[in-house]
Amino acid sequence: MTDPIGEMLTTALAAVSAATTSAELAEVEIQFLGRNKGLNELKREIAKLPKEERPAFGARINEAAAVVEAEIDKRKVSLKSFELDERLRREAIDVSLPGTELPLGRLHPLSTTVEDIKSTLGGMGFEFVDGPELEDYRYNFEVLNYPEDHPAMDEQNSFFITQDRLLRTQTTALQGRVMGTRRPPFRIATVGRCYRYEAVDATHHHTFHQVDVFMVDKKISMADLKGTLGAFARSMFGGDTTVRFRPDFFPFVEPGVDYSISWKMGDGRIRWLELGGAGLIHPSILRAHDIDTEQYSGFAFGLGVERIHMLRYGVNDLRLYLDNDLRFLEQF
Ligand code: FA5
Repeated sequence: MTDPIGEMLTTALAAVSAATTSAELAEVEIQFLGRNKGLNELKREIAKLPKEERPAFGARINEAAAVVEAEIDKRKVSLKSFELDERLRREAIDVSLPGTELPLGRLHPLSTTVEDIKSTLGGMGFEFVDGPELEDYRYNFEVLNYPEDHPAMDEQNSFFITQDRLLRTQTTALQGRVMGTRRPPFRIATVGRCYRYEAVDATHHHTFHQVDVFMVDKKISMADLKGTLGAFARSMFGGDTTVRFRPDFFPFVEPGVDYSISWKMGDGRIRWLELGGAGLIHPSILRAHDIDTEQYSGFAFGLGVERIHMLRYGVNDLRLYLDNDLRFLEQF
């Protein structure tokens, strides 16, 4: 005689222990204990049985269902804890593995050069003042003694924004701003971007940086200029650097010079490398700012920041500073 309840119980218990995930177990539960499914489906057979056998048959189905349910509950607990273990294992962090290295930025070579310039000149008592990059024609040229249409202005072809505003061509433009608001004595330095409408090559760019230094006090002479420039050059380029002056013209200085520093070559010979312009501030500029030239005089010098870095590190192309090529930048 067949025993459908016993058979189904055996199949159900085998399916419960064969389920390896909670999802599989949930399916087994539906298959054997669901409405009109499995053991419940067997209940339909009751009606076909002789009356006296019906209660016992029904009771056995209920017992079998209780056994299956109890097994499912047990299996649920063990699968849950197994799955949790699995998940913890999968998601565990191995702290002994080397970490992922984050790329670390660094200061641009021009920024480190500017820092050196600031600490050197700051240490010599110069106060740093910022001027605007978008400058008035007045401060960039007029106040600095450039007569209108003066040929000297051709050397500094400019990016004009309006008739009387331009991207500054030289940080010297700060002089008029300072002299318009301060009384001597003062020692001022400024550093920043300058722009010239210029054909770009290895030594010229349309965008570059300058540092300008000027002081006004009693009895300032070319000797003060040379002493200050020498100290600055020795700090930036090494202790045995000397400075050489040669006459040059800038409308805002009298006398005006260009200056070079001594540079020892690999074979021991000395070369002179040109750095920038300098001179004593033109008395007419001081007078224009109501500074008494019987009492006061001043010096000024300016130079390119790129030029300083190029000399110190033997860089032969100024365009590299604006290219943002890491192969270049990572060398410093
Ligand atoms: C001037 O700009 C004067 N203002 C310097 C000065 C200041 C003279 C105070 C007297 C008193 P110059 O045009 O020579 O001078 O420029 C000075 C330096 O700026 C140059 O030696 C160079 O290092 C840098 N420079 C000028 N033009 C460019 C450019 N197009 N690209 C890169 N660097 C430049």
